[in-house]
Amino acid sequence: MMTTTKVLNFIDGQWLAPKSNEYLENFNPATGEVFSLLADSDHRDIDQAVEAAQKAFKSWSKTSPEDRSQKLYKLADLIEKNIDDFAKLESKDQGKPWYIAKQMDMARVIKSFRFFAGAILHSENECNVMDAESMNYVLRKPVGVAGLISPWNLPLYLLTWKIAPALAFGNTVVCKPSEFTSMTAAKFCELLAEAGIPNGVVNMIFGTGAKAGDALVKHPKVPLISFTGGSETGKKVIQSSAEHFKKLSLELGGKNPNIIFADCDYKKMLATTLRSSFLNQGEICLCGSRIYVEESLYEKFLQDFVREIKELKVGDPSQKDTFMGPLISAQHLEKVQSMINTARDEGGKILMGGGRPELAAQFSKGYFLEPTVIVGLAENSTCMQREIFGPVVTVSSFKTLDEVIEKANGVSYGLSASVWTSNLNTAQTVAKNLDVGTVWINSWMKRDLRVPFGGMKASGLGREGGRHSMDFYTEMVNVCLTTT
Ligand code: TXE
Repeated sequence: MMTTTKVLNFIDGQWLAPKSNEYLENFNPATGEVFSLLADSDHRDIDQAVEAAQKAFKSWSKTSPEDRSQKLYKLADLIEKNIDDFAKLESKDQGKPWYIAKQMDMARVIKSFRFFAGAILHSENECNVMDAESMNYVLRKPVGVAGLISPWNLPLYLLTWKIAPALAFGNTVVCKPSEFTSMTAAKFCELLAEAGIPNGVVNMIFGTGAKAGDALVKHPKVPLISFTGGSETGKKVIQSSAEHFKKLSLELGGKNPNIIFADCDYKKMLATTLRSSFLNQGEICLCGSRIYVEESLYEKFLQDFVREIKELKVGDPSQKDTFMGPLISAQHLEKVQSMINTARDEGGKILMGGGRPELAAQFSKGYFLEPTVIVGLAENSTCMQREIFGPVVTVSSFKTLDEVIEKANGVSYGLSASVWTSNLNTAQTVAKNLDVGTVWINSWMKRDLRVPFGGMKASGLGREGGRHSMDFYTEMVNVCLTTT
């Protein structure tokens, strides 16, 4: 079992110390205190986990969709039964307010398992009758041992967005969660036996990306990698996996435009823009961090936006009225603050925020930052081009539709966008011309798990969701059958 202070690796149904016998300190971002120790694994632990996953694959890959479906539904029920404990642990580990961990993260964990548990009972395959004597039919086979690597912003939410389809389609998995947020991944492993998931089907290795993550990406017996994280790391994953021609799904960074036309539903836009700017401390790759407002609405929007932001409570993640907790780490806080300083150097004006909020003594060492609004930056400035991944947005105006489309596309990323307008032609024209994987018209982060999710350009490779996950987590074999 997981000990109270040390998080061991979970391999073949056993909790095992890392071969290095070394551990990483894991911090509570709200207090800056160490609250657990994490296995500091390396290639030896990955090798052992892959071996266990290969052994388990022999039987798991032969189970029926009904059997796997029943086990995944059971897993979802067990997580739901323990949702408060999961939410509190996620909040303590990541910093987000616990009720957001419950309503956003854990609700989606449960939903992902139930979605794919259902999907595999209804998935269909192609069959084409060619002529009087021949027909083609497609067989789908699980890929094998899937390597799943996840980031620290939506820890269990994003890890299980990979685990659920991987298991559903008959694969076994070796997972490497972020070393900043591994606690709920460990807690998740404690439910597997009760859910009827056989030993070796799910293996969890903790540690750094450079050691454990890299070893997983390079492992010759791991034919598939699903990775979510920064774009720079995504490049390393592509390079490291090239040797073995691995199937890759990369969900990387974003610098998403939030485009607001004067004819929008103003009240709904303003309420949603507060969330798309600062939810999860702005540490969601889908956040609308570049706000573009039609010129005639610009001044009014700025006034209202700043007034509403002042109502957002930053502080104790255990409190129900807290909207923003701390950032994930001291290093990340420093990175975000340095980008705000760069914005000043590059002629930007910090309209509000940019500093450390005044909080009770117990949070004095926490990684808190005020929600920050920057105006007056040029399109080619650092903060308009590079992902900040914190509670920081830039706001600028535009005159014409063509102008804002060009500005929105003027970055290396292409993940998502929000467009606020009541004009259908405007909405369609903008959506058609944006180089991003997802466009929300008059909403943000509304997620239907059947749709293709992913980015283009520096935001990633591939799509996951619904049948796109089936395409990724299975290999297709076309059989041409001729009756002689
Ligand atoms: O990423 P990192 P972080 C992006 C987000 C931001 C970043 C934040 O925009 O840029 O991810 O997450 C492991 N080989 N998204 O800082 O450092 C590392 O241990 C193998 C986009 O955690 O890339 C961790 O488990 N693995 C996304 C994971 O990779 C390596 C949503 C991510 O770490 C490795 C969420 C290596 N060489 C965040 N180096 C989206 N588009 O949905 C590190 N890792």
